[in-house]
Amino acid sequence: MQKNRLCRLLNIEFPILQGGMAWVATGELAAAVSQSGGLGIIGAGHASADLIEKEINKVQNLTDKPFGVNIMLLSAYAEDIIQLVLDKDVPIVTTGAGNPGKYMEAFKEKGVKVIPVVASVALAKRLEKQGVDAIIAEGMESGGHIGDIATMVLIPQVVQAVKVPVIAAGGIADGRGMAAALALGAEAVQIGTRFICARECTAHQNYKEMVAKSKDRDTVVTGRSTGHPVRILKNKLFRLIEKLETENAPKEEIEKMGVGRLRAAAKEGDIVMGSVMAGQSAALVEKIEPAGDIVRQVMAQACEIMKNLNQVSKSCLGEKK
Ligand code: TUI
Repeated sequence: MQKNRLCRLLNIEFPILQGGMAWVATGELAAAVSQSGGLGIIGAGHASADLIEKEINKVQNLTDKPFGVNIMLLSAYAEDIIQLVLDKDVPIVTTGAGNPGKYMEAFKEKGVKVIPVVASVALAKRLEKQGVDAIIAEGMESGGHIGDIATMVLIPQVVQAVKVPVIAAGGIADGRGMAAALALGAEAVQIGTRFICARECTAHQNYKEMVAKSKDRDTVVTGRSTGHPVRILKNKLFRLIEKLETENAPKEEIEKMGVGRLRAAAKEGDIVMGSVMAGQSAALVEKIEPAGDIVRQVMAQACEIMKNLNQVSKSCLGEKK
C-alpha cells in the first residue's frame, strides 16, 4: 500500500507521532514508538543539553528508525539543545511554545526536518512561509502548555490555510480520534497522554496510575492569568495556584509555584504537589501497555472505522453493497 505524504516525508510506517513530553518522553519511550513504526520523540522541555544527549544516545542504541527531539522554545537551554540536535544528526525536530523561525536556516543546512507545534492559523501560515516541512496543529484539549482553540475547529482551519502536511494533536488517544482527525483533513496524528501509560515510558508509576484512573472532568488549566496556560490533572498544587490566581497574586509568585513541579511529578512521583500534565484524553486511557500495542491498536481501530464509514457513505448514496 502507498504511504501517505507525511509517512514518506519522515520515512515512517504509520502516521502516528508520539508527543515530545518534557520529563516523560525519554529515550526508552521514543525508541519503542519508532521501533513500532510510528515516530518517537524525545521531550527536551527545560532539561540541559547534557541530559538530552544521553536520551538521544539511548534511542540511537535501541533503534535504527527515524526519531525526533521536541525543543521547548521557552527553555533557557533551547539554543544548546538546537546545537546538540545538529551535532548528533537527529533527523526530525518538533518545536513547542514559540516560533522557531530564526533557527530555520541552521536546521535546513543540516537537512533536519522541522515540524513546529502551533495553536493558531496565523502562526501556521507564517511558519509555512519560513520553510517548515509540516505543521502540528494542537488543540486546547492537550496537556501541558496550550493555546485556546479546540482541535475540532483548529484542524480544518489550519488545513485550509497551508499546503504542507498537517498533524492533528490534542484530545486524540485512540483510533476514533485518529479517524476524526483524518476526516478533518489532517494527514497524521500526534498522541501524547496515552503514551504516558506506555510500559516503556519512564514516568513514575504514580503519574501513570493517576492518568489511567482519571475521568472526564479531572484536568484543569492553570496559569491563564500569567499568559502561560498549562493543563494538568487536578491536585493540591492546582488548588494552591487557583487560590493565588483568584487573589490576583503577582505573576512572578504564581509562576514560581510551578517551577520544577513537572519533574517532581514525572521523576519522583509527587502527584500531590507535582504538576501532573495530561490532556483531556486522559479519561480515555485505561491501562498501561506496550507502546507498540498502542500504535497498532490506534491504527487498526482507525482503519476499521474508516472502512465502516465508507460503507455508510455508499449506503447514503444508494449504492448496492
Ligand atoms: O509546548 C507544548 N506543551 C508543553 S511545553 C511544556 S514545559 C512548560 N513548563 C512550564 C510552563 C510552560 C511550559 C509543557 N507542555 N505544546 C506545544 C504548543 N506550543 N502548544 C502551544 C504552543 C504555542 C503557543 C504559542 C506555540 C507558539 C505560540 O506562539 C508563538 C508566537 O511567537 O506567536
